[in-house]
Amino acid sequence: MMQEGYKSGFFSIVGCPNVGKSTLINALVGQKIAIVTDRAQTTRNRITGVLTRKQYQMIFLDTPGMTHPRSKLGAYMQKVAEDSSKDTEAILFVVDALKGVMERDRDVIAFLKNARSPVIVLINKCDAASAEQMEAVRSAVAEAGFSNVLAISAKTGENLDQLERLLYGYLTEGPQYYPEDMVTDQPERLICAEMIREKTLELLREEIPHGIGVAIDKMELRKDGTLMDVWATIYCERESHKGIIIGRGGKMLKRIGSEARKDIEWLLDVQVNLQLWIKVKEDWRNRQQMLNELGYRDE
Ligand SMILES: Nc1nc2c(ncn2[C@@H]2O[C@H](COP(=O)(O)OP(=O)(O)OP(=O)(O)O)[C@@H](O)[C@H]2O)c(=O)[nH]1
Ligand SMILES: [Mg+2]
Repeated sequence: MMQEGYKSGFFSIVGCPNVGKSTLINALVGQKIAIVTDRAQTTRNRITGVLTRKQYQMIFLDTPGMTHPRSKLGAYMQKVAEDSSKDTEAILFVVDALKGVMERDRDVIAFLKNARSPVIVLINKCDAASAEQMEAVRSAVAEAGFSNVLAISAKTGENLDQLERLLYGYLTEGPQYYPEDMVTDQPERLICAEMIREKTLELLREEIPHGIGVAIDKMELRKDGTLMDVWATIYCERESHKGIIIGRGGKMLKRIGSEARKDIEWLLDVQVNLQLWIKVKEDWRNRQQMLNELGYRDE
């Protein structure tokens, strides 16, 4: 839809793992479209978030945290982050105020130096940082050569209105790309799978490493429209992990299922009957076919 004087534009959100990129995209669009955990490398795919106002539309691309890839999945994640930063109005580079500019940020900074879009540095988690920490991160950011800097809290919303005003300056006359009631282009299936992955990561914390993937095998609304059946499989890498995910007497799996079900019901606005299976697929993170099946596809 083209409308006289309407403005729009794309912004990618990049940075190291765990700095709060997904929390930020959720806050900007006002809904939970990306899963958030306190573990590094939670996001695996590009996630689009749409903020629509009467006179403009901003489209945000959440990306996986940038690190040194150690598997095919890791390499895929790195590529997603880099590709998402092409041809955007500006790149939002998120740094963690509590951790400061870290050694691992150096690679991201090197990447940004070669990017064509302007970079805005967002110092996140300012709600939890001390004055000294803020001071330290500010001078490190300046030292790295960035001058366009804003301190925010994705969690409390501090300075997000200011961020929106700042970003407005980067928009150009253009179409409203997405309908006004659309906050993401993520298919429901994928969001459901992500909700299950989030609960598994959350509830199992240290017990299992990152090697889980979730696939939705089938989603079906019953004829009378009152109940949605969802069949999903959690893939893990070891027999021992399978045992942990199931838990004593099936308790853990039950908990994962009931917490994920609540989120999915809220998302789909219908009652859900969730059936979870677990399968062991050794080294799935290095198998291309498996990655494709789980939605990690090269476009
Ligand atoms: N105190 C505070 N915590 C935050 C803020 N933003 C995010 N967090 C927390 O930081 C952790 C990581 O947040 P995510 O949004 O998952 O981080 P991410 O950058 O998307 O991480 P990856 O997807 O792994 O790259 C979570 O525990 C969040 O609750 C903030 O503004 N303040
Ligand atoms: Mg994330």
